[in-house]
Amino acid sequence: MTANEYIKVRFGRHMDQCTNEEIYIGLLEYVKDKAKSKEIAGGKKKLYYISAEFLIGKLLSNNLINLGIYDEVKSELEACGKSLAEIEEIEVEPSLGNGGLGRLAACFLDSIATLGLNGDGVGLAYHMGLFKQVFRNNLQNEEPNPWMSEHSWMTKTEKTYTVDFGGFNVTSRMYDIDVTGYDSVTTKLHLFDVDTVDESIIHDGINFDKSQFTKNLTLFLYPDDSDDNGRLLRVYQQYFMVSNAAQLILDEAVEKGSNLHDLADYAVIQINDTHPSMVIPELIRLLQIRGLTMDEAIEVVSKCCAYTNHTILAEALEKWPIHFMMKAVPQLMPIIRELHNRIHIKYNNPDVDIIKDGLVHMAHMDIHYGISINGVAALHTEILKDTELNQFYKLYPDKFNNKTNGITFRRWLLYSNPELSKLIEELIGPGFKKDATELKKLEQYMNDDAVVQRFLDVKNTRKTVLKNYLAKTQGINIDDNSVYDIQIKRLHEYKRQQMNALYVINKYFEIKEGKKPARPITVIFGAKAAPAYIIAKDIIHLILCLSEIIEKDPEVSPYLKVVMVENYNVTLAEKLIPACDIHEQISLASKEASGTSNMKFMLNGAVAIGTMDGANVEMHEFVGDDNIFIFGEDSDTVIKRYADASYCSRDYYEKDENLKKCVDFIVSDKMMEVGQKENLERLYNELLNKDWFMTFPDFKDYCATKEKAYAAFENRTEWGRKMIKNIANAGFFSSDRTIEQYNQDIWKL
Ligand code: 26V
Repeated sequence: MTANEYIKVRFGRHMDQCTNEEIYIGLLEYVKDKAKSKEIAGGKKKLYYISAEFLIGKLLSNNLINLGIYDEVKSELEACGKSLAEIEEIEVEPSLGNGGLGRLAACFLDSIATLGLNGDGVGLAYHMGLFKQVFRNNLQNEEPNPWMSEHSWMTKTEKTYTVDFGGFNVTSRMYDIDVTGYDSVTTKLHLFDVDTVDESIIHDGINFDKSQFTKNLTLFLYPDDSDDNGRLLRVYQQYFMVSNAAQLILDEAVEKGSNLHDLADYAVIQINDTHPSMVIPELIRLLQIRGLTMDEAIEVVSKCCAYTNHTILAEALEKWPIHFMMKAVPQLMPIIRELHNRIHIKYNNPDVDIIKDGLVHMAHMDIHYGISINGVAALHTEILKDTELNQFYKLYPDKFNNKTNGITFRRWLLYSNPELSKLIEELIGPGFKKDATELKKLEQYMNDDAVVQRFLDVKNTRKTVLKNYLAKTQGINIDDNSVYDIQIKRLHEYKRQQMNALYVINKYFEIKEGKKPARPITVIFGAKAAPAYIIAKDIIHLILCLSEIIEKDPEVSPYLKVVMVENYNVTLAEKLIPACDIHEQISLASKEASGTSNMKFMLNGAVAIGTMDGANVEMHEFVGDDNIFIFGEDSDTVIKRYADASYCSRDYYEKDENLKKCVDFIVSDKMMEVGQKENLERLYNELLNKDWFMTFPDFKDYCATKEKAYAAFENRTEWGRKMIKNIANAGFFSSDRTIEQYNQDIWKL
């Protein structure tokens, strides 16, 4: 049945007689039906990828592509005078993630299904997902971001479980989303929810009563954890997630014939960051209930679990107070104590203890009682081994391994940049769609100027698409003849959006002084700040104020424009990335575990300005000095500087007149005219007195490197060669490669 016929049956009318909403609903159901008829991945052993976040993005086009019916449906729509793009606008993006970690989980699911592996995702069906970002008076405001509706990709299942908390219990329900592999089998994303969640307790933006657990359990993704109630709710959420996962895992294993002693033959669990770590004691608890001794249960579980670390930032490594655990999940504490005691006796080394100073160190539990611990880029894994987790590395050198992150090329090339896909296919055939390393063949065209020009033409097309999209959706007008310089990622000081903002100030002064750039520059930011992260919100304020000042200044605005897109999300990323000329990967070396937008940009022929951090290091290895703009201090230097506590930002400020001028501008009269004194002064003082992520030492090199990049951009043909070099070498960063490695080294499905 074609989509048109399906819709005719569903609505009793031909597609061209239906509203866009009806067509969307019709296509959604059509695709869900198609997915159901696909083969479901099978096998004795199954992977459970447990994650607090799955930032899946819109699914309609993605599923059409993966099911091989994209072109067909697109033409059917066009025959009725409709475009797929306008139908897609009806779909609401589920924002079930903060950033890279959640998007990675979504890319991994796509690759697991595409490779035909028997693996499902397990997570939570947050009603609101991450907040919706709204700018008012140059400040970020947060609003609820509902996405669930009657017609959704989620299918209600009959599976329900009881989850016990201290003093009460809840009944969960499992909802499933089909994960359609590209020209392959389907797998599932299982999202758990409770029927008692009450959206009416939300008031004044995204505030709600954090103590009513039955009403708020799955209401929001990561509620504000600046206070104890918020943090406690996180423990409730995490336990709810893993107790459901553990019950599902045991049920499915038993169904397939496991006697539970052999659970490791039936299940392998990937713990995505420490959010699902309680699955270890929970499985041990449930196995004991089902008749295993404590010794047996520990042995069994220790063969099933693997942990991925996604950050070296100490403040992001979860440690839960014992009194939280006693309140929320008292049944787990005796088990965690037992796990701790065994380690304490065995190693007699407080550095590797699980319980310390009244806190449960989740990562420590994962490492002792798991089969594997991996970092997400080569440098990151080395830092874990050498410094952050060195004590553990000494105990278990064989457990440590690297799995450099990857991205799904289906979404980030085939779907988001059809013009580029088409050009690539014309040049090297369709093989790259299944085997990303085939992109390497593009290198043969680097010296063919006519082909180089075609890559430049595709980029220009995408720049115009973005220009039109921003004009239509955000009322922002940009010049598509300008160079697009883009930084999109969560707002965090270590990612150093503030350094990019200081560069903008520097450029503003240069233009004022008559030094005009060769071509207008459009600096685009997209970032949400955690609602309780004050300085991050101040940085957004700074960027929005700069944008206003520059816009209103006729001397500067023809040459420089600063854009902060509102409510940055996957949908926007899909428009921004194909259009980008230069992407900013400027984290303080050693702090960005991997980064994944860097890979998406590279694949779309943008050139990076970056530090030797995360996966940038590997990108640099692939493309060489001429095709990426590397600057700044390296991770060894930075790590040493932290170790000897020698950094004093004020020293740099006093010694570098240009830096001083840029920093001082933050609290200038001009800024005060459009901004808030309190926010701007706080940010200024933070930079002068702390600058914990060391923007000042890298500032000079950063400015010089940006000038180099902008100058290089003017040699259009040479720039086109850089683009091709980047695209041709992006194959390694396919999540298909990453998942193959996980499977080979850890999951062994
Ligand atoms: C979380 C928090 C929360 C508390 C305040 C400070 C802070 C800083 C960082 C984080 C990040 C937590 C884990 C995470 O999202 N890591 C990201 O994972 C991506 C996928 O592996 C990776 O590409 C990013 O580099 C890494 O930051």
